[in-house]
Amino acid sequence: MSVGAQDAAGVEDAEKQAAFDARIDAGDFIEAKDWMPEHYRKTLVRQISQHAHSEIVGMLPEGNWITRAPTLKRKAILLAKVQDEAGHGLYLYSAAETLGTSRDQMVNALHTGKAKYSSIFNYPTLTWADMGVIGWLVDGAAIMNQVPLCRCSYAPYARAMIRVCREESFHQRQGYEALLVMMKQGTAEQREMVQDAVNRWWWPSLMMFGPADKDSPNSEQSMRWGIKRISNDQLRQKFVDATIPQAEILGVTVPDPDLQWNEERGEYDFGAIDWAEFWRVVNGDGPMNRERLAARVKAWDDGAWVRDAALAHAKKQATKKEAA
Ligand code: BYC
Repeated sequence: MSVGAQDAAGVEDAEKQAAFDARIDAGDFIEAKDWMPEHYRKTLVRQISQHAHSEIVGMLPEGNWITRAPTLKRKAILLAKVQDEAGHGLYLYSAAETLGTSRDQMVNALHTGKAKYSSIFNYPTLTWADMGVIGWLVDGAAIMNQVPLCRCSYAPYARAMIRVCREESFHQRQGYEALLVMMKQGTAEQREMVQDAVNRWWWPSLMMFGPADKDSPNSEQSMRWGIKRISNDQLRQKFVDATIPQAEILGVTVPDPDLQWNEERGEYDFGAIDWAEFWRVVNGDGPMNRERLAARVKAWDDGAWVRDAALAHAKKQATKKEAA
């Protein structure tokens, strides 16, 4: 490219950037075909693909209990929930594909450990009470984080999130209801099982919101672009404030001796999160990281014949159409 042409391209890019910034500042939504800065595109691919991976890996801890659900009703609910999660993964992979990445690239990044997925799914599900607590706390935290994403500046992601959030609220309610039954109509042993599950899942649920704002490398830029609307710490606080009154109704406590209502601020103070544990789990060394990844790689390999057959069928149909 000549120097003149380079200058012209530079001016054009600056104009596009200014127009993009003005749209973001005005609260406009960006569509897939609109011009966008490369860093915005990359940030979205990172977040949306990691979100999709979380939904797919998130099927594993609960899938583990489908065959052991205590009643037909609970089994039907759990099956529906896990299927919803597969659906969420698919909407989200599709939303990420609109940004120019492919499903194969995203799956490969997950399987080679390059892409992250939510830390929460690297903990084991030890008892049936874990199913209720995952619904109540994990889906509860997910909704708190995901409702603001329905207003994300990237429209295909925002649209996917509207449907995801509707389904997540059913997930949260079914978990809370299952726990209410165990706590109010169950035996002492069942109540202990619920309390034990709350003790194990409370802190990992608070970690789902990501590092503290001061240690979050992506937050500032993502907030400026309207990808994230509410910060990690603010969402975590909102989650604690909404959840403690629900714990009181259930009759369980959370494992935090420092938790107390702060009259002045009108919110709960809570204890320090173990960030060393968070980073250990995020970086691959949690209790179930290896098993989760191995299960996904196996499922992908076992499904190769299905993908091959679907592709062969599609090719055959296309040839038939061409010939007609
Ligand atoms: N686990 O700068 P930060 C579900 C990473 S699915 C693992 O604050 P960002 C459900 C982060 O990716 C739940 N990694 O990042 C499904 C970044 O690393 P990279 C999933 C985490 O993106 C089935 C680094 O730490 N929800 O609910 O601005 C059944 C620095 O963090 C975590 C979503 O994905 C974590 N907890 O903010 C039931 C929602 N936290 O990428 C339930 C969409 C942070 O720079 N995602 N990291 O290498 C988001 O809202 C944001 O991506 C996050 C993190 C708030 C998670």
